[in-house]
Order: sequence, then C-alpha cells, then structure tokens
Amino acid sequence: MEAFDQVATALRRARGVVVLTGAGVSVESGLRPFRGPDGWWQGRDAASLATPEAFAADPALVSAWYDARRLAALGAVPNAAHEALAQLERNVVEAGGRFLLLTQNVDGLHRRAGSERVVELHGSLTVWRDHRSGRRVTPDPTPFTAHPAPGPDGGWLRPDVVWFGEVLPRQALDAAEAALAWCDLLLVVGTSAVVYPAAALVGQAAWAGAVTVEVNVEATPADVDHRLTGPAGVVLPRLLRAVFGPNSGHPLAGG
Ligand code: BJW
Repeated sequence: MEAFDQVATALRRARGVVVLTGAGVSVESGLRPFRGPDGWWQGRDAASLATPEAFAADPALVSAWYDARRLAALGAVPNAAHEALAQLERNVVEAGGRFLLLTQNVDGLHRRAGSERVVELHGSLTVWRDHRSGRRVTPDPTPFTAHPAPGPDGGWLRPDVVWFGEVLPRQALDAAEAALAWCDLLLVVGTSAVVYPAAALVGQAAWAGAVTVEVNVEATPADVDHRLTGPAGVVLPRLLRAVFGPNSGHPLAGG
C-alpha cells in the first residue's frame, strides 16, 4: 500500500489525533519560514534576533523585526492547510474522538481558521509584554511609533514569544505531554523538526504507540513512520477528502 493510503487508513482508525505544526504551514499564506533560502534567518544569525541576549543588546532592532512580522501575520489570511486542520478537528471531535493542535507558530492563523483545541508552544506575536513586569498587552494592529515601544510598567515591550534559551509555557508543555497518552496518530506538518523540546514530541509519540506522519515539501530529520511529500495546502485537503469524503477538503485546494 502507498504511504498516502496507509496514512488514510491510520487516520480513519484513530481515536486520538495530535497535530504538530511549524512555519511551513503558513508559507502558503505568504509568511516566510525561518530556515532555508526564503527564510527570515537567511543571511542572519538567529541568535542576534531570537534570544533574550539579542533584545538586551539591541532592543530597537529586535522590536522592529518582530513588529514587522506581527503586521505581516495580522495581514495574512489562513490557507487551505489551516482550513483543513480546523476541519480535521471538527471531524474527529464529531466522531467522538480527541484532537489537539500543537503549534510552534506565533502567527495566530490556526485559530483564525477555526481551530479551537490549539496550544501555542512558542507563544504569540500579537501579544507583547513589559520586559520588566511581564504584564501583557495586545497592541493595536498598526506599526509601533517607537522601537522599542514603552511597556505599561516602565519597561520595554517585547513579543510574548519563546526565544532560544527560554522555557516554554508550563501549561503548553503539560498539555502536549498529556496528549501523548491518548494520541494514536501524530501529524507533523511544515516543521524542520530541529527545535527542542517540540521536535522531541515526535519520538515521544512514537514511543507511546502513535503512528507518526510527516507532511512537508521535503524530508526532515524527524523519525516518522510515513512521509507525505508536498505542500500542506494540497496534501492535507486531499487526505481529508480521502478519509471523510468529498466535501471535507478546502474548496480552493486542488490535488
Ligand atoms: C513546508 C511548506 C509547505 C515549507 N508545506 N511544509 C535539546 C537538544 C539540543 C538543543 C536543545 C535541546 N533542548 C533545548 C535546546 C536548545 C534550543 C534548541 O532547540 N536548539 C536547537 C536549534 C539546537 N531550544 C530552546 O532554547 C527552547 N527552550 C528550552 O528548551 O528551554 C529549556 C532549555 C534551554 C536551554 C538549553 C536546554 C534547555 C526554546 C525554543 C524556542 C524557539 N523559538 C523560535 C522563535 C520563536 C519566536 C519567533 O517567532 O521569532 O521558534 S526559533 C524558530 O524555530 C521558531 C519556530 O517555532 C521554531 C521551529 O521552526 P519551524 O517552525 O520548524 O520552521 P522552519 O523554517 O525551521 O521549517 C519550516 C519547514 O516547513 C521546513 O521543513 C520546510 O521544508 C517546510 N515547508 N513550505 C509543508 N507549503
């Protein structure tokens, strides 16, 4: 049997579905991934932008970079992959199953597509916090007038995202680990699977007995049972149509 048919069979049988997404799922919405030739970090050092040390050394540069990304995310529209994952959640839950979407993305597009059971492992770009007090605010969807922008308690605003060297939100990690207990099928979509602890979830799920599937335009280091190669906005609607019928994919997606 082809990988696609094996995955369709596993999805049909699964009572608990967990999805782990990364920046690749938003590429078809026009947002850039991190790594690779079209990535945000092409020609840049991630440590000069996505660490607390970078913010301490040059808060204006880091604030401007994240503000530009915040506005890009707010201006983007969920694509067929986001829509398919929202539909997958509805289908699994309506059939009495369990579902959780773990995303490394900070762009908010999964929720805007209608996903409800979402855990943002690396925080959110639309929420910022005072770097001194930690108090969170949701800035207006317009460019900041100063970089760094002043926070509500006398510090500077920093994005409420998880930088390298920072720990992931405890609740997010707990939710991810709890899901491994009931997960029969893990879909790993659009992530290079090199950033921990998110990348470790793949091996943990397999160890706990789940079937693991990668959906990506190229193979990554993730050690999975099956790979479905292609854009997520094509592969996922096709998979949904195969498992749940012709009206379950996104109407705009081909394949
Ligand atoms: C498509 C597509 C299409 C394109 N369809 N696919 C264990 C071992 C080694 C190191 C560590 C370890 N544990 C912890 C660490 C340190 C570190 C780490 O992981 N380092 C590695 C890089 C080596 N981790 C941490 O520091 C984490 N904190 C932590 O663990 O705390 C405790 C601790 C600290 C220190 C030491 C030990 C323990 C925090 C990690 C936070 C990551 N934060 C970032 C930035 C968030 C803010 C922001 O948005 O700027 O999160 S880094 C960046 O990478 C971002 C992403 O969420 C993350 C993952 O990237 P992602 O999503 O996979 O994107 P890409 O671009 O890499 O890949 C895109 C993929 O899409 C590609 O595969 C394409 O092929 C594919 N694609 N189009 C389908 N249409």
